[in-house]
Amino acid sequence: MEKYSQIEKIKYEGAKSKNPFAFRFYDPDRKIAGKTMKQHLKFAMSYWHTINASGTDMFGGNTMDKSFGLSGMEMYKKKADVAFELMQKLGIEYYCFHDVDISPEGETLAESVKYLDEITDYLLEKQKKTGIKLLWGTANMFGDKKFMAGAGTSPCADVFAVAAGKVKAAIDATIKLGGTGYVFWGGREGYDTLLNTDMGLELDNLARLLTMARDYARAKGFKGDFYIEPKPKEPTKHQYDFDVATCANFLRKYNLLGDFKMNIEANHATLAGHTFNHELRTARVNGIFGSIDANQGDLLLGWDTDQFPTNVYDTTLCMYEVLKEGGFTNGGLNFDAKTRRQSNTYEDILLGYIAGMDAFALGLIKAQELIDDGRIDKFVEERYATFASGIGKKIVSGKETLESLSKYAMDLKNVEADSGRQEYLEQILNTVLFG
Ligand code: XUL
Ligand code: CO
Repeated sequence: MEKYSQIEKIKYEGAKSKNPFAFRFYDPDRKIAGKTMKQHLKFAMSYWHTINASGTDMFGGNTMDKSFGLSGMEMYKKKADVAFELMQKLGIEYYCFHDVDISPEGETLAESVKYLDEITDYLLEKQKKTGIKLLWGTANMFGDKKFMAGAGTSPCADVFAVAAGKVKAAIDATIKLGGTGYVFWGGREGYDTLLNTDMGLELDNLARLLTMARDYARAKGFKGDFYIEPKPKEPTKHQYDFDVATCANFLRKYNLLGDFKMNIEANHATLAGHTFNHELRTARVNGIFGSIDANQGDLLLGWDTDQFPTNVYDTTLCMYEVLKEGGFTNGGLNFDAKTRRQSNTYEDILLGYIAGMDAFALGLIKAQELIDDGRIDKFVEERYATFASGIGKKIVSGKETLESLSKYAMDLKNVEADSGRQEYLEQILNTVLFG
């Protein structure tokens, strides 16, 4: 297999290609339903996994050294060079980061802000040279010891204040780099036992932090979206942003709808006991679909494995939701994914991205085929046809009452819904995928 340094830009070679460093399905300029694949998919690189994660697990240390023998700002600049080189090799046009992924964490907030200012100058130059853009930024408010009991939900007001300062700095960095999104993943915003937790105050405080962030960023002219990234557990036993429905309720209660949408991660969906497409659909029907953290978990493991997505059923059903939504606006597909501990070379990172990008490209192609095939959409339309005329239409238009419906239903006989035909529909899906 070729070595990383010998590999130039990854090209599309078609499904028959045996070249490991080529795309089989991702053909960036191919048009699907009027837009190029590149425009549909808006792939992004996750800085934390790609540039920093080093293969450690609970039982062992690094299997991959990503320090380049350097330290401090010098190392972070080298990391930025590698990040942009990787994105260029892959033809990825966006990236996402946490503050501490791109520059060192200082002993004080002031020191961290200074580093962040310096590295964002450097990144901005690179963006200008390459045309690569920032999809979203965020602040890491879960790694440092001070955040052990949460950031916005910490029982300590000084921790809350430092968190607010970090959010301000990360928003400044996001705006400076032209990012179109700002993410809040709950981190340690949750609890392990109610015996030590004031849940009401913690939720109110979390909403206070999000509201301050919204107000600050809007005052600075930020036009992008804020996202909450739902996750049910890990690191805390019970995360406050459990799933999309929980987050929708939170946003509604605290008047944050409109500014905040969802960044939906596949592996978080399955941890919550949902399918990926359930979470996407729930966001859509609540008008809060925003962006996607593309990855997959392992059904036999109960934690967030953050694997590169290769399951084409999932990518197809995901892209079906994205197409039905009319595509991304400020969001995109961020590969919140890392290679396995044993896949510990830069070639593996390229192979991981190629596999993920191809799986989503194929998902996009198949999702459009599913829509063009039309049988599933038609089936769903017909299944609810009784609400398009007669009494159903009157129910939908709000003209009926309990009394009027009681009168209508009084003498009805043999009332039943038609078959749901699940097996028939699953067979259609298989035919579109493999036929
Ligand atoms: C954690 C996770 C994060 C967020 C950003 O499970 O997904 O990487 O995407 O903080
Ligand atoms: Co994520």
